[in-house]
Amino acid sequence: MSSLYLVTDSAIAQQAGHTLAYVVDEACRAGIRWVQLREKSLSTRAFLELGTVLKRITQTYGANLIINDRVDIALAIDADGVHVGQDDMPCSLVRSLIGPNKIIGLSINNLAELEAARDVDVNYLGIATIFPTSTKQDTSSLLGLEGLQLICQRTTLPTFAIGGINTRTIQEIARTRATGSAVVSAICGHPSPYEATRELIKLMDDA
Ligand code: TZP
Ligand code: MG
Repeated sequence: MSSLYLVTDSAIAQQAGHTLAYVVDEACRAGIRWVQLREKSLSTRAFLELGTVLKRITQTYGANLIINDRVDIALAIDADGVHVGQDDMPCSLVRSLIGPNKIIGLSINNLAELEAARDVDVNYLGIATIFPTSTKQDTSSLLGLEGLQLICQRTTLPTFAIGGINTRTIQEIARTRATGSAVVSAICGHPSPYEATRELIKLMDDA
């Protein structure tokens, strides 16, 4: 399974002239098997409707659909899992709500957060933020490759690096111990999400 992870941003997709459904369909067609629906300003109804559309698309390709923050929406559309950050619902509570067979991802920004997550029942870690990015404003730390490597060395969980990863930087990530890379603008903001995904996967595989 490809370890490239697409995190959505409908504003970035829209600026590139795409709907999110198009971006996700094209990315899945090109080989993406991890998609996170991350929307910070949608109404609950719009989030639910978008989630329903993306669930249908990802299911067609056998890709995992993970919902950012919203456990209720993940449950409502029977998504594959939930991704939470440090200020979101605690993972133990997410687990009790979504059950043992769903995927939980947790964002980790530094070693202290990794230590705090030691005994937490999660399936993978998102490691942020690796490189500067304009996609997310409130990034608390900049880990760089060394910070990423330190965190990956101290966990046996699958790890997805995020932040500033694109065709210029993905090979550096692929040479660390991280399981994979998560990207927003490199796919959502590209004129061809299909070509962008193909290129990123090829670069990863060649690294
Ligand atoms: N979390 C940390 S950085 C980031 C998120 C969601 C955004 C990464 O966006 P991009 O465009 O891939 O740099
Ligand atoms: Mg969150």
